Amino acid sequence: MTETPTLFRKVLIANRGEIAVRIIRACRELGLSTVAVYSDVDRDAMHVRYANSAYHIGPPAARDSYLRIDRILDAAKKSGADAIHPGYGFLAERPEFAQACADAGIAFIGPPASAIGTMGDKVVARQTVEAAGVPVVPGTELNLLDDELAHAAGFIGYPLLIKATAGGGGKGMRRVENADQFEDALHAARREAQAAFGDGSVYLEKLIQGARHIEIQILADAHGNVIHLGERECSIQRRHQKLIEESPSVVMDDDLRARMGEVAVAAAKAVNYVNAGTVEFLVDANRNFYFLEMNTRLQVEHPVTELVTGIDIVKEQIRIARGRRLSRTQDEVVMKGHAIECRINAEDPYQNFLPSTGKITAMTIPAGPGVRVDSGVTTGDAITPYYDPMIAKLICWGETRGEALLRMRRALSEYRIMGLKTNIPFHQNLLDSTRFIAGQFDTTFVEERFTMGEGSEQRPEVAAILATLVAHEARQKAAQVVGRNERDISNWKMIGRWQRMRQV
Ligand code: MV4
Repeated sequence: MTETPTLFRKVLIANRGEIAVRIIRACRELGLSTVAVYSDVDRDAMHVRYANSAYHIGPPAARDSYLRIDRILDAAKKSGADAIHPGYGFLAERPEFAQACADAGIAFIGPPASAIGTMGDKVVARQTVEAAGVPVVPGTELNLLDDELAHAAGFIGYPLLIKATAGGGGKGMRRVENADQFEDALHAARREAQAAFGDGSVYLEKLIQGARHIEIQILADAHGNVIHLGERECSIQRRHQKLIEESPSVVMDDDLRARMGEVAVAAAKAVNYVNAGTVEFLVDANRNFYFLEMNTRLQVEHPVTELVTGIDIVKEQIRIARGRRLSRTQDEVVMKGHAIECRINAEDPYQNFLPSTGKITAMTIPAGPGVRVDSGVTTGDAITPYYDPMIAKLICWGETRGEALLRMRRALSEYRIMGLKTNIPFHQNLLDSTRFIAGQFDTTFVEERFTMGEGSEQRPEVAAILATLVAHEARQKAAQVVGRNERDISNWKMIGRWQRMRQV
């Protein structure tokens, strides 16, 4: 890559919904013209209206529109776009798309095809990062035959996981409790992997139990500079769909962040990574951490990192794709405060998260201090079964976790979405759960320990505990001894309860 930056004038966004809108916003701030693409059902969608121009690419089914490399490149050529941003999902992690853009002389605002390919094969990814000193879960390295895998299983020990080499994000994973189950599980896993990915290759890993899912955001420029932007805690998920993300994680301290950050940077360097990426880790109860996989794309939850670092990740991606250097060194990345994101989905949490489709007939969107809403729909728009059910991302920032949580409760109570069922009541319940407030959760929390309770707005004691926490954190910061009055004493009692609770 030359030192002279490429000039972009026009960017095509090969995506839809909130992320297309998010990317168009960054382009607008940079003075770049934008091109949207749309399927039949998205003709009037917000991303189409918000872009400077738009091209129709086919019928509603993604495989006939948003997944059609030929039609998207056609639109790019017709529109005269200099660059394509893939967003997340759809074509974002398809090396052949990144390559096709490069071959057409259009800049791909994402990593090189080679890095996507290496990280897409989970066994190759494991081997590559392990060679660079990244800790991985004990497991198998090569594509082994059935009897070799059975032999390896004995060494790894039980319980273990069979994972699909072509998988990722939890797809094609199978837990095995003991040697008796191994053979059947292996055959089933291979069949599933073959059906899902057209590749029946699998590998084994020891099962890490009770771990948290923590990921590190990295940025890499084309000149070999790689930095990390700290972590996101993503353990609040259900069936591998994240529901809440936050930064920083309550289990993180400066030392662990520095060590995990360094390892994430090493993982990126091992594949000559360029652009924004995320390295996923499992962190166990003893704060041992293990590489899981690397996501070679902009992620849904990137805003929590933006709010705590003040770095606009999408603008940084565009800058990197132009061949410019990172705008900051590692020392210039400073995390401030706390951010939480709730994914607002068209799903009924009282009906086992049953998808809810239909038209948004009326809507009030929260706003005010510390509140950001990233959405790709407005009143009158429909949530269809064709694409993912996310209506919006509600992201709140506070000086402390307590303040961020209080703002999130306030913002959720302002949110009104009519015409559809949403998971807002789930978020309200979760934000009132003592374990969530105390930060005592792992990736099994929602599925195994959480149940929907009563409506949350009638629970003033939760707000009181949070308010006390905020006051307590502020007091610690001030490092001052203040005289205790009546009210403070009751607050201190609350903190005592809180601190005992944290030790559970
Ligand atoms: C694991 C694991 C425990 N032990 N690997 C699921 C998504 C994919 N990225 C890897 N996943 C897991 N791999 C070992 N060796 C537990 C999970 C896991 C998980 C990871 C992250 C977020 C949510 C999860 C939910 C269930 C299982």
